[in-house]
Amino acid sequence: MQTNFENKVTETYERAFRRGELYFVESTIANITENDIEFEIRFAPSLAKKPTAEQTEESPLKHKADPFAPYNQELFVQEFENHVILLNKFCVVPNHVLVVTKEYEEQSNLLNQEDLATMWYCMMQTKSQSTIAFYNCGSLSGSSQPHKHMQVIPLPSNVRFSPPINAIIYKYQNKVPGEIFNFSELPYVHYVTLLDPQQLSGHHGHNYKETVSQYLTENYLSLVNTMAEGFRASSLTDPFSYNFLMTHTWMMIVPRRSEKYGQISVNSLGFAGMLLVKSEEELEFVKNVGLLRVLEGVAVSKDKDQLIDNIHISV
Ligand code: B4P
Repeated sequence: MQTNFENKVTETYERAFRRGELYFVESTIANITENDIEFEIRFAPSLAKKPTAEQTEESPLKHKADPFAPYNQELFVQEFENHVILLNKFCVVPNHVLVVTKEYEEQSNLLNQEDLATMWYCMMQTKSQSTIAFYNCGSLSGSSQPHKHMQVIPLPSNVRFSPPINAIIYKYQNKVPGEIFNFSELPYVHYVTLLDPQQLSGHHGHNYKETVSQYLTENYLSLVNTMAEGFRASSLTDPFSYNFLMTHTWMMIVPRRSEKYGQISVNSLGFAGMLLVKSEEELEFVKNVGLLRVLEGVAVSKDKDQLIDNIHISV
């Protein structure tokens, strides 16, 4: 049975779609296996025609309009404390929501406790499907809008869906929640931590929201701090660009060195194992070059000597 939140998301989605205020972008899926991990490549050719932030009707020249302030009322789902929850106007997967700060904040800011609380709220209130939440932080992270926004996307159940993390995490079940580690199967620098189900269970009475959001924030900040300590100041731009991903059971952070590899722009979902391509050429490029090579190309290779000596990366 759907929650009130899910009903609201679905109703808003259907109405906005009918009225032409929201675009569902058709896509097909190709699977590709590398290092025994099955990845999903989404091929969405019509997205290539989507206007960029610089070319919207309201703002044909260089001055960027902020699509989240004011936001389109047709895409509004609900308020949650310091945020508004909106539907993504250009969705590849239906019911993809954005968590947007009410007051303007930069997309390069750290997530705070309220941000994580609202992301978690959206995930917890989506009971009929699994979800993944993410934050494209900074100018090289694949984000296109500078107004702080997090995203929560349902994972489709009608396709054989196997993001690499879910496919390999069972090998790491002996890790203690809170411990920071990385997957030897992936060639780029990343930091992962398992979440403690006890801390996230509803056994904290009326303080549940506060306790859980504090717990999420501690884990997020420890990933960020470990990442920051892991690099010489000169090796990445300051402020850092990175992708942050969160499911019900783990969190991951991936520092970024560039937005694109060739023509392929990668956002957080690329690191969940869901890479988006917008043309046949891009699809062929990824198949020829290798998907892990594309991800490594926009992240930081474990092979590069950009890591300070005392950080142990098991490759
Ligand atoms: P950003 O953080 O700035 O960037 P993004 O998710 O990479 O989206 P981008 O806009 O660059 O989209 P792309 O063509 O690569 O997020 C901005 C968000 O605001 C986006 O979700 C955007 O669609 C949305 N938005 C823009 N104008 C809006 C408005 N007026 N009102 C409400 N929302 C607005 O990719 C298109 C979409 O596909 C993105 O949502 C992306 O997250 C998603 N996607 C990427 N890979 C995918 C995959 N493998 N499977 C399913 N979906 C995928």
